[in-house]
Amino acid sequence: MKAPLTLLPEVADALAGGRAVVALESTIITHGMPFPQNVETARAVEAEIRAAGAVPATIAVMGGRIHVGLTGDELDQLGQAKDVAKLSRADMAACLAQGRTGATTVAATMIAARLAGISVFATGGIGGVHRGAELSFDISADLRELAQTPVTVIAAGAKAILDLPKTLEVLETYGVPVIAFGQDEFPAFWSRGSGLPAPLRMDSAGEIAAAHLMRGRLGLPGGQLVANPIPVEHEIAFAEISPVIEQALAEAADQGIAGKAVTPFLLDRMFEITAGRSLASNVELVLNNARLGAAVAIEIARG
Ligand code: PSU
Ligand code: MN
Repeated sequence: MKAPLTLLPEVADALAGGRAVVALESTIITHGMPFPQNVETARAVEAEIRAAGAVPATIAVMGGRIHVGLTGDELDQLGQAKDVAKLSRADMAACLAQGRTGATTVAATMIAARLAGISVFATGGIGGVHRGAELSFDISADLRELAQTPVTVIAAGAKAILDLPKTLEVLETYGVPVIAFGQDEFPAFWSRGSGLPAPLRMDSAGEIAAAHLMRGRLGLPGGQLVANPIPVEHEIAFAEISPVIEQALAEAADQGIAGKAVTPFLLDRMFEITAGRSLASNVELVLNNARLGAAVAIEIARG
């Protein structure tokens, strides 16, 4: 039996015609941003991809099926739903089998994109190695997914709520190409710089597409991580965001937050502490990633 995929007609047509499609995750909607900004952002990101000449496909699990492309109503429902599961590789099949609703993380969105035949996925930030992982062993399943599923993921780097040097080390161990776009430094989500050199640098969508296609020709499993710096006018300086990160981390430790709850807890606290400033930047960097994702998908479709 085949995977339970429901493609939006617009997405199915584009894929059948070999046209550019960009996958989008849904955990950023349910666990990454508050309502109503989450739904507004999801719509704006889809519009940005269309304006750039590609077709958006927001992915979520509903009613026992993986939906690839959501209708306006589905997006609204998901954005306001309570108790939506946060799905990664470990629990996507169980959620589907039980007919429950689930939002896909980077890892689960990559799995769904591959099943649908989509090569490019744009998001905000990926999960990574958490600070203190040498004791907690908290390393996001996103990293192993990047190692095994052939999708190019466009993100704004990773948040400094994570241990960025360890995250880069694990990605190297797993054989994941980490490509900074247009600069030498690995970007840190709200900040263009992290102080860490990126392993690879590319300056055009065409180069990223060519590298993606070359991995396919070599038969290498796994995807690419493209780290696209936030536009300078929307950046929050590292020195400014650092104390906010430290505060959120300290609260998480005090409250004994663990497992899947860690990332959503930290994101939520940071939005609250910065009174929306972090959210405004977050929206802009996702839009920026959507634009680059569309450009890369168009280049890959050209072959
Ligand atoms: N980082 C962000 N924003 C997010 C996430 C991570 O800056 O919304 C979400 C993504 O869906 C990512 C997931 O795949 O959190 C990682 O969760 P965990 O750390 O539990 O693996
Ligand atoms: Mn984790």
